[in-house]
Amino acid sequence: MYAQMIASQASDEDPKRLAAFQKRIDAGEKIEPKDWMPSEYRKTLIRQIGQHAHSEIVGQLPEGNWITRAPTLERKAILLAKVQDEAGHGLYLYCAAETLGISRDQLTEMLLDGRMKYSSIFNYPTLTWADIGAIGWLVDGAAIMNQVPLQRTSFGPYARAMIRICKEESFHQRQGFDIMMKMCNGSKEQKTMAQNALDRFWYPSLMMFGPSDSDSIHSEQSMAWKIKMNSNDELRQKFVDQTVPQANLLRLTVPDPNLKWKDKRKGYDFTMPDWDEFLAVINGNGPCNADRLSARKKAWTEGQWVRDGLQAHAKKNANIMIAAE
Ligand code: FAQ
Repeated sequence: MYAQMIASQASDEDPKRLAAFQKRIDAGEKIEPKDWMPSEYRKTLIRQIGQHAHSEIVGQLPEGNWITRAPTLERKAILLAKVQDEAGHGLYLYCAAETLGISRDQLTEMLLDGRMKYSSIFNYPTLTWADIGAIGWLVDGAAIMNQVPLQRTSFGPYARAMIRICKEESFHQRQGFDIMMKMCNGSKEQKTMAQNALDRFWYPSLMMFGPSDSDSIHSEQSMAWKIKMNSNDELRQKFVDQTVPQANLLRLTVPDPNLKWKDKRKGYDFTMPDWDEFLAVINGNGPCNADRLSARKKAWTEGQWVRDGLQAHAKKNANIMIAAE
């Protein structure tokens, strides 16, 4: 259905229609699923929303790893709620992608056979409890930086999904910062754990914003279509500027000897992440890529009976309705 939709649209993309579409985008109108859209716009949205959905789902794994080992009952309840929120975010996003004519099953298959990506950050391990704090503080912090502007993205279902997601991400970021605060005010060992977590998660968090603008393939067109509202480097800079004062408050050291506030441009100079490492991770060779994909494959295979059962139930209900007519 998706392939047919793309093929049938390719023929009717005349310049006048494209110009009228761009005019709607420039005027700040929302594009809705039944509206005409260029096939490339549809394709880009499916790629971005699908990869975003996969990130939320795969993103449950590193934190889920600590649910059984949370230090107190309260921390466990909070972490459980956060991980469940991430599942919900995945669902809103899969629903938004489905309005573009692709099914969740197709998207999942594309993740499992390597045609679709998920965020690089989730290919790093969570070695200590402080990593759960660092994920909430830095990873959710980076996610919010990226997602708040997406509430104004041009595609209606994506923009609306983002509104609820951002509210929940704010709570996630606060709980992460709260864990870090507790550890930084605790014993010497706890403070060291917090510093180590920052050391390990700082550069991977900077990678979440994608390659530098000069290497970004999709940014220019995506920004013209308001699928992305800011460039990768703009958001990365904002994240650094917001996060460094928070690290100072925690009395932690950001692992970057080149970090320097520039009064003139009201922002920090900072070191970019290692782009070779980034490429290795997004091409499947990060520390946990194999584990993450095998966990998703196992869940997909073991969940087959649930999907079969639901489909059989839906079919039975449809037959009853037809018989009753
Ligand atoms: N990881 O041309 P660009 C979260 C790929 S949600 C992996 O710049 P684009 C919540 C990119 O796909 C985190 N791949 O691409 C949470 C493209 O490859 P392709 C997810 C990456 O799309 C917290 C190629 O590189 N958020 O964390 C990455 O314009 C805690 C060229 O790059 C979103 O998805 C990367 N970091 O910009 C959950 C937000 N960066 O597709 C649980 C929406 C780039 O051609 C726990 N997405 N690539 O094969 C976006 O804003 C954009 O898609 C970017 C990338 C900014 C991620």
